[in-house]
Amino acid sequence: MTFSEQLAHYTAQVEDALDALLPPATARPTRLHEAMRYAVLGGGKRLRPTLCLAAAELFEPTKLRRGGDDTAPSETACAPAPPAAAFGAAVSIECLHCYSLVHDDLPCMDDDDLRRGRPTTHRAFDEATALLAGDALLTHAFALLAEHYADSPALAHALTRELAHAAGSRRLIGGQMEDLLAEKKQGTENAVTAETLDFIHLNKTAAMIEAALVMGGLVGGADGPQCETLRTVGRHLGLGFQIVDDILDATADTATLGKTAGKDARAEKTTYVSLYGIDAAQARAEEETQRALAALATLPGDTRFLADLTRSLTDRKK
Ligand code: GRG
Repeated sequence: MTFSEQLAHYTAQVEDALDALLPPATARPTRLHEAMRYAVLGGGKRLRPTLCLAAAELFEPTKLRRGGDDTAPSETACAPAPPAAAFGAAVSIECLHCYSLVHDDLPCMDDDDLRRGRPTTHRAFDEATALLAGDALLTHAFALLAEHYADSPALAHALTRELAHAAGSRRLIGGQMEDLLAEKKQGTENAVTAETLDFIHLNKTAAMIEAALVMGGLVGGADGPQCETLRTVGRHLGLGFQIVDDILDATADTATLGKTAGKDARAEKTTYVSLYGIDAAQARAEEETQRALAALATLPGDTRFLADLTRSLTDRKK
């Protein structure tokens, strides 16, 4: 299987799991459940759940995954086969990510009309419904962990703690808060420093990417030091991902991105591009990618898919 085929295989499995593990649109109140499903299904790169599944696969013994037959024909041996247990964590983290996108797009935040090539949830429904759908996705993320891992309380606890910390006031929401506080400070005496910019994105973006990898590791049975290595991979991958996001916002068009391009400059936001320029930002993204790859190489199992995915994020077009 090529890298693209493997990626498509992971993405298809994530789509199926999301569809199965979200509340049905027919559940009352249907408008809320329709909005939750709208916000999650039908778009998105599924980066975080894919990282979670691939990380779990690094540690899960091959035998357990393939029904005890280690000498299975090569056709199945090459196909990504994440442990079934990892899907609860993978869907949970995507629900949380989608809630953050729905709220980030609201008029009181970024006030955006387009997400994943479609009207944002508050445009497709209305502001109050979008707010509630985001709230419900956040809650659903934790309900999924409680239900999916009910037979493994220690694992349920570790996953809940990991996700709650990544999504909490010191990380995802804290990063968003500092991002809001930093708006329109370019060229003023309170201009955002490189340290603040790193703080914002280590928390707003890298935290959830770290959590995706660590949660996968936890499900797969990674030990403490291995989880910390996964966190290091996520930290560098996440920063590199955000730097490329800033570059794409400045260089790509809205149709390609599926979200409004050029917003950072219009909002006078300090970004890696405004602070360093395109070439230096690209070099920093490459540096973060190399750091992620170096940490990844120290992990057990077949790390090739995760390494290819890490490299592909630096070269991505959307
Ligand atoms: C609680 C009111 C309230 C708001 C919270 C937490 C939050 C708002 C916003 C988080 C900010 C945010 C959207 C961070 C994510 C950064 C980022 C690069 C998102 C895009 O991720 P991709 O490119 O998106 O993986 P897809 O659509 O592919 O999943």
